[in-house]
Amino acid sequence: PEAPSVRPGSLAPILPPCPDSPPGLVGRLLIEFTSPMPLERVQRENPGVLLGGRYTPPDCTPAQTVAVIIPFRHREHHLRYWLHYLHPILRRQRLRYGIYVINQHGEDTFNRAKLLNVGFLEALKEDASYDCFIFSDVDLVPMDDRNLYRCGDQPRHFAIAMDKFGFRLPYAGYFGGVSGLSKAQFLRINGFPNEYWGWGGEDDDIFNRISLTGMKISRPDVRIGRYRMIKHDRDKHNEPNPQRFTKIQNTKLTMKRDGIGSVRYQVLEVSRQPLFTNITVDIGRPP
Ligand code: UDH
Ligand code: NGS
Repeated sequence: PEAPSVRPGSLAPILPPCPDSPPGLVGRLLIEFTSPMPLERVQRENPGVLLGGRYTPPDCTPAQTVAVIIPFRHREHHLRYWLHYLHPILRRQRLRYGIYVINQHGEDTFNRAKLLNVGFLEALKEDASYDCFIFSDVDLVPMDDRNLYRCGDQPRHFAIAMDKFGFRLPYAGYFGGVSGLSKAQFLRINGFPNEYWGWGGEDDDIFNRISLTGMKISRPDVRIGRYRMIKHDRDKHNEPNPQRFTKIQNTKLTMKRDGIGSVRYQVLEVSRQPLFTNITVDIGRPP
């Protein structure tokens, strides 16, 4: 066979574009959360992943660079399962990607959507070439590697058939769990709301933002968009937010002033771990 061509002035071969349908996907996967998952094992099984949880396919040039953003606090054992299952899947999908765990500092009320805004900005500070952002809860693992973690011409909802909902959407406008937006789509909706403290409604607000800007949600086939959720009790300091029902009625008014353009936070630590980048952040507390 012919030797691969080489860029002038460089020893790196020019790789062909990654194919639209990656070869070597396996389809339906067996996902279980019974035996404990030591981080050392996950590291050993993923030698191709670079410091900070970065990966680039060795054999092709991907069209996008994907930042996976995980909102996080006190879920270390979930994260170990997530890394164990997701790194091999994302690698088979031939993605260039980085994993960002956005860890809310302190014990004030949790704020999922604000953490996701922080993840968007901080990932771009690390690498300005990110052009696709996948936002994933730490306890959701896809059961099929044909559910490709990349962006398209509309915002994408990935977690459409979760085991806890009987492998169906719980309601037509559900946009929770795992979703993805290109950089341009994210900026078009002014990012996510910062003012949903505690559980619920922030994903519905994001759905409203997408609809109000004239975009449509894209979803995989229901047989492919299946997920297992790691069972857990309700977290402390993430009580259901009693304001959520009125807030989601007002997205049209609030999305202009509340979003990626108004997010205030302080990064306390950036730590590049072997399988992910951990960003600990002070996002304040509800007014
Ligand atoms: N999260 C954390 N820590 C927390 C709270 C939330 O890491 O203390 C993150 C995590 O990525 C989680 C996501 O935010 O997957 C969403 O959390 P959630 O509490 O909104 O959603 P989930 O569906 O739990 O995981 C809802 C309460 C379930 C109670 C079930 C009782 N059987
Ligand atoms: C809706 C919530 C969403 C939530 C969804 C699924 O009622 O934030 O349930 O929740 N919206 C409001 O509360 C306004 S779940 O069954 O996963 O706990 O994502």
